[in-house]
Amino acid sequence: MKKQLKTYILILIAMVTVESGRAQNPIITKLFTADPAPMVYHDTVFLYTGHDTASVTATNYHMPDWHVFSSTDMVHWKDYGACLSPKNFSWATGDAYAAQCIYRNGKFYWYVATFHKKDKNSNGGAAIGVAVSDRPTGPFKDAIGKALITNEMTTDMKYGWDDIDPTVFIDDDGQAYLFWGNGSCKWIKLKDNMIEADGPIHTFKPKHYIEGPWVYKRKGLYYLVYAGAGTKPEMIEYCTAESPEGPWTYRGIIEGNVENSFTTHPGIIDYHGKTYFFYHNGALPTGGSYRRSICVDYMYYNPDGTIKKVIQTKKGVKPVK
Ligand code: FUB
Repeated sequence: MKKQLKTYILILIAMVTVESGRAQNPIITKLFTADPAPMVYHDTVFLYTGHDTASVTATNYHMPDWHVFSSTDMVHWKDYGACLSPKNFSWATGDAYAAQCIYRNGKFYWYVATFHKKDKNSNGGAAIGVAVSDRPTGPFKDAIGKALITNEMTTDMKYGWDDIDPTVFIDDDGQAYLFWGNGSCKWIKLKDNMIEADGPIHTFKPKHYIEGPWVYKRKGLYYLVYAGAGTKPEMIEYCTAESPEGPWTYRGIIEGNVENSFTTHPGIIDYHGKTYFFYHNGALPTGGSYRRSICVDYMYYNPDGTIKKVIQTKKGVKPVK
């Protein structure tokens, strides 16, 4: 009996130790971060984020730059600081909205949403640019010298901030696609150089679509995950398709409303045999819709490829062994 009790206590201690080694949500607590874009490169997870610096009483975003973090265990995150800002784009002005960095042919391409100065190329409004670097943490520089997408290139939404939230997906045959948009989802094929459109802009409206697309492929099926208006405020919903060019079939809600933030935003990776779902909420002390924080929880698939609803936790994910 005594031996059994000892074993039980040891198991309990081990469980508590593992539990306290977990990531804890939000995962970044030294600053307010939003719009997570994780990328796995050489067995390290790089996390590209926006940065909320609005005051507690602000009623809009103040986002001066984009930050990079990395981890090899999904619990401890190394901070590389602000690695890119709208100031790095001569044509840009204003906030650093959602962005995503991907690797191709020895270079890292960081697609960003920001705002265009009034000049000969645009009358202003949201725009998408690309920065490039030889390393995942920079230094990054403007890859084109002008915006890849300006507000004037899409006209289906009659406001100036619909060209935001770029996500890039490279298919197995090497064809790269850029998806983006608020109000409607837009996409183009990219040339191999990753900085030029290869064909026209296509526009469509997935069910409940608001913004923040994230596109990937798993077991031959394409997934389009996005912030949607299942109920207000935002939820994360998704579609699947047999081709990245659609047609897309609505599949449901992945993540319900988040704590204390009107928006949330998806970023999904597989790492060491598990699927991780990154998102943001407003859960840090003094946080809110303009002072958000990035979290990560596990994501699971059903045998038919549909996605189970993500359970948002405070304790976060376990360390990767
Ligand atoms: O962070 C600014 C904007 O809020 C993003 O571009 C949207 O996806 C939403 O998260």
